[in-house]
Amino acid sequence: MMNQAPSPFPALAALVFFAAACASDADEGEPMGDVVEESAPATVTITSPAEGDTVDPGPLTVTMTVTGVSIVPAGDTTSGTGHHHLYLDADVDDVTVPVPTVPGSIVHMGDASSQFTFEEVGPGEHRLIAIVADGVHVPLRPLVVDTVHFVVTNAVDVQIAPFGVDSVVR
Ligand SMILES: [Cu+2]
Repeated sequence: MMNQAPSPFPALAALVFFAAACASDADEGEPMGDVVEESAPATVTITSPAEGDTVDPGPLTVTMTVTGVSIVPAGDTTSGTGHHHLYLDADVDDVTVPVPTVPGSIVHMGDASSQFTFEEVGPGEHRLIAIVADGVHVPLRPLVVDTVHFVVTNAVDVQIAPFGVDSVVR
């Protein structure tokens, strides 16, 4: 297998190491009985578009589902909850800080919705990353993330004039 896909999380390896170090520090000062975290990791899945999909030009509606986490409006900092974020052709640079907002590229679904429509996605190959972040927009740990790749067809390709039409020029 070729390792051809660039990782959207260049700092993840270092981050995991850092988190592990922190966890061991925390364990020294806390009784084991106080741990109330769910054992099953939360997940998010981009259900549309699907991995490898080819879609027509125009608005693109993205839908997601989750397990192990409740989707609530932004601002709610209850443990085990969060809201959706989408990165369209953008890298997740730093998962230790709030998700930025970049219109048309990095969006927050702070209304607790599970779908979002990009008004215009141009022809070509695209990458979409979904990540669930907490009430103050910092990605949950462990990361709750999914990635799909899809292709938008070129509108010009499907508008080739039928034979003979080109000759009708005024
Ligand atoms: Cu957010």
